[in-house]
Amino acid sequence: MKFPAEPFRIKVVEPIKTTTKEERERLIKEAGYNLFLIPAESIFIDLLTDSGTSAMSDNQWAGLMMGDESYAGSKNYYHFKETVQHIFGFKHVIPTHQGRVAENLLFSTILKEGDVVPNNIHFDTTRANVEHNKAKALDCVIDEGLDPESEYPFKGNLDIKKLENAIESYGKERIPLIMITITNNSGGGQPVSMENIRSVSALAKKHGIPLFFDACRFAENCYFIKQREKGYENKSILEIARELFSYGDGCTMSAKKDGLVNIGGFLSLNDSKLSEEITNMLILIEGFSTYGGLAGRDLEAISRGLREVLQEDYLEFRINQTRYLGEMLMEQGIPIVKPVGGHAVYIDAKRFLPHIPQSQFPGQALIVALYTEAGVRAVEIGSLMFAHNDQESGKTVYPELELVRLAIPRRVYTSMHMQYVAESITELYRNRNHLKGLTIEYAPDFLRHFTARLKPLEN
Ligand code: P70
Repeated sequence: MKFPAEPFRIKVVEPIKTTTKEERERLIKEAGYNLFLIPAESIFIDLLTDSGTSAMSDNQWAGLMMGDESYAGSKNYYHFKETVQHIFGFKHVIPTHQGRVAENLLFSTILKEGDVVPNNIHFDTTRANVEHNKAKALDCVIDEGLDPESEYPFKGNLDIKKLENAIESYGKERIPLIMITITNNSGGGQPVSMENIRSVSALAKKHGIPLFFDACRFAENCYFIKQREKGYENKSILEIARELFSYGDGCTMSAKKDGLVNIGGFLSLNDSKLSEEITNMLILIEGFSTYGGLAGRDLEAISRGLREVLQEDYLEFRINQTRYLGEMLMEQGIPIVKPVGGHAVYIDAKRFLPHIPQSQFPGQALIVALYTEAGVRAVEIGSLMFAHNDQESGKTVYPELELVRLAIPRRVYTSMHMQYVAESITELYRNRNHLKGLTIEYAPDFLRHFTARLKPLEN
């Protein structure tokens, strides 16, 4: 494929440190074989997440100087609100300092014990926030979305039949909302089609159930719709986004992704009564309704970021850079989730390390080796993140997909950095038979992957 050239030039540089293999072996041991616990300074290429790691543009940095730090009614809030309404089209805009606070506010207000929330696939914090409110997080993605080999163009789609069955078996009274995650992060950064969103929306309306989007990567999803869905090839990303959100009742958003900022988020919705209730809660836990835990300058950076992310030359490069990394790996026969997603390349750890069972965390074993060998940090999206005890049977349930995600920060690394990553993984693939599984030494009750400590198994 064509080498994707960056549609920007570099004005400020941040040196990155190289470390020796011996140093990394010591650091990973000290960190309990958990990459979240390594000092970031000791990482050469950091693909842990695309969240909050974007490089801001000169226009966004200039916006920081325009910060109005008034406690109430800052001018940046009005700009922020106007921008969000312009793109997302919902009536109320509630700023939060990141996405999970929007989730927490929404779920703690509308969920009660025994409720069920269907989604294509809940991401970690979304699932945890649903479960923390004693509700059930139900994944309803289409079967293709669970098959790493399927080349279906919209593998993030919800399965309408699964959704209908859920409504029938649990009853609409127990389903306070349906969610759609765009793009579907846990399933490989795969997009959801407009057609599917329309069908889910019709079904939700028929039963009087509100539809919310987890909109973190909405612009990338809209770009895929433009590329892959008939009838959208000549529409702008803004037009596509507006149509997409018109089918829902609200959204939660982590602006740390497609907001192109390092911190921020929001909740946006049409229901005035719900908005009022959530705003009162916001004031209690996060901050006044015109700043929600953010500085005025942060709100300005988000407003500018949300407009920039809609630019097509940016999105074209973004999606191509991710695809470029994926294709370099595929050329070497390395098993990845196909087609390549928007914000990340996902390695299928089950097939990369078939000799390590899920109970020994093959995904984690792979990221530990990748860091030790090459100083590259990736994240496990598999059994360490998602295995849980089934409440009824008491047995451990392992996730269907055992993935390692190479998430690409926006506008941060060059395509040459991607080559380095691909070469490092290729080297590891050649020596994969030597890799060993891990066992847990400590783990908290929820969101354990962030703080768990592990140790390598000897045989
Ligand atoms: C990621 C981060 C955050 C996220 C998300 C979706 C679809 C909500 C949120 C919460 C989280 C993460 C994972 C591994 C390593 C580092 C960070 N996703 N919905 O990288 O948003 O973080 O702002 O509270 O993907 O995918 P927020």
